[in-house]
Amino acid sequence: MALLPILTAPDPRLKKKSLPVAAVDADVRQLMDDMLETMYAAPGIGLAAPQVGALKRVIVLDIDREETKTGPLFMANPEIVEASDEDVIYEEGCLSVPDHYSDVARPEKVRVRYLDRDGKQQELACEGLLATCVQHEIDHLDGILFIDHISSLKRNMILRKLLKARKEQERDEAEGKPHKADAKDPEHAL
Ligand code: GNR
Ligand code: NI
Repeated sequence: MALLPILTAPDPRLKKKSLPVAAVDADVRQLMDDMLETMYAAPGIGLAAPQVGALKRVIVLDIDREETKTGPLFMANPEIVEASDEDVIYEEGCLSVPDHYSDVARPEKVRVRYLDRDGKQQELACEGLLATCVQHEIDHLDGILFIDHISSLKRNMILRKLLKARKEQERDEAEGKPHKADAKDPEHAL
């Protein structure tokens, strides 16, 4: 197991379309396990392979809420095979868009088909936060971030702030200073 560095926007790798895996082999299982460990450490409730620089159609999730307790979910080549007409709005965040949150509307319920950690085809009916999260993760596999679902005005403001925060961090690191972003904000922990 290993912790992998998480890419943050704007990074060209987050805008690329990921490729399906041919099979869930030992390498893919290793990636899944490392991603789960990285997701728990972040902490987050989902993670997509391109966020750790692997342009493969692999996601992991673990939702632990009153309404939904999934346990760890590993999905290769996930596909939405059915979506409700009804949308629901959730305030989303993303480990690749640190410290920014926006309301996003998505189908309230989806049915997802995927290969599990054993390479077996599965289908899962998702609702609530799980439905939102699985759609957020599949978006990552197509180079789409939650900020691509909001106004360009708001998106560009967030991207500018992220770039500025990264430059400040790089400057502080070069000068050997601790950076303020290293202090976690518990109010907005994902
Ligand atoms: O940890 C995460 N929380 C979250 C909250 C609302 C909607 C989507 C998410 S996914 C996010 C982790 C992440 O960036 N996954 O790609
Ligand atoms: Ni994300």
